[in-house]
Amino acid sequence: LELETQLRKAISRDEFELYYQPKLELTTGKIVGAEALIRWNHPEKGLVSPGEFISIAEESGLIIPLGEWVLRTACMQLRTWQEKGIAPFEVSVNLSVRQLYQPNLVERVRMILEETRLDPKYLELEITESMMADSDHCLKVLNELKSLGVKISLDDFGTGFSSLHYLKEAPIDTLKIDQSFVRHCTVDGNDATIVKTVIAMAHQLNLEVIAEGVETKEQLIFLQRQLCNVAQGFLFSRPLPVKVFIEQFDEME
Ligand code: G
Ligand code: G
Ligand code: MN
Ligand code: NA
Repeated sequence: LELETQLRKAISRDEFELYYQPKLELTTGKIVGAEALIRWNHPEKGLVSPGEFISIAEESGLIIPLGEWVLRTACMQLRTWQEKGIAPFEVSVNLSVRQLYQPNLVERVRMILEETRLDPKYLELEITESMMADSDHCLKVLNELKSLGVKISLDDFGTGFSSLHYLKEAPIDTLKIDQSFVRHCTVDGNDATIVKTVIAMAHQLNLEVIAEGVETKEQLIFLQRQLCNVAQGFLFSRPLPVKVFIEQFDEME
């Protein structure tokens, strides 16, 4: 069966699952957020990573219902955690460029927040630089999303082709330094300079900075010295299924 057909069926059969990866504040070690990352429990192939199906979902337009499922599921999950009295933290959801062109995206996000009764300040939408290529349209949508009260973060920072101009114009709260820069920041002078400079720039612009892909203690120490705010990566935890995430919550905090 063609992957697109399989994806279509998977949506109706509810074969998707969200994994959550914690984000830790570097001064306190506390969990301040979790990134929701989609997985497909394929009946034959087992767990399929988004790298294998997101682009097909985008091309076929299936990313619209799938993206809505992700948003609703993440908001519902966070509400459940909040109701259980688990310390409040943010949940972040990755948006595809296609979703910014969905005519009713802002309305759908507003409705999902209303349905799930989630305070919008706990929802963060992760967008990538390349999404701002058509600046006028994207800026308008981002401003409308922002006015709902949600946070916007710029994912994979440094790998896209957009200009620093958008950092000035777009309603961005957080910069996520791409893991490709973090990976060698303790062994490669250029990467070290890039990471330091991005952190300093973000702070000057009053943005919060998250380092992605933190895998070693040395990287963590480097980032702490640079006053990076938040970090995410295998050093702390891989993305985890809900049940495991909650089980590990106490020890991670
Ligand atoms: O979780 P993993 O590292 O396998 O994710 C691979 C890629 O898929 C990452 O770029 C991530 O941003 C993207 N991705 C994961 N979940 C979602 C999702 O729910 N929506 C979109 N649009 N992309 C996602
Ligand atoms: O594009 P985006 O930044 O959303 O991608 C997030 C992806 O990065 C997820 O698929 C997640 O599995 C992966 N990831 C998260 N932490 C680490 C890490 O420490 N090392 C590596 N190699 N990948 C990571
Ligand atoms: Mn992301
Ligand atoms: Na990224």
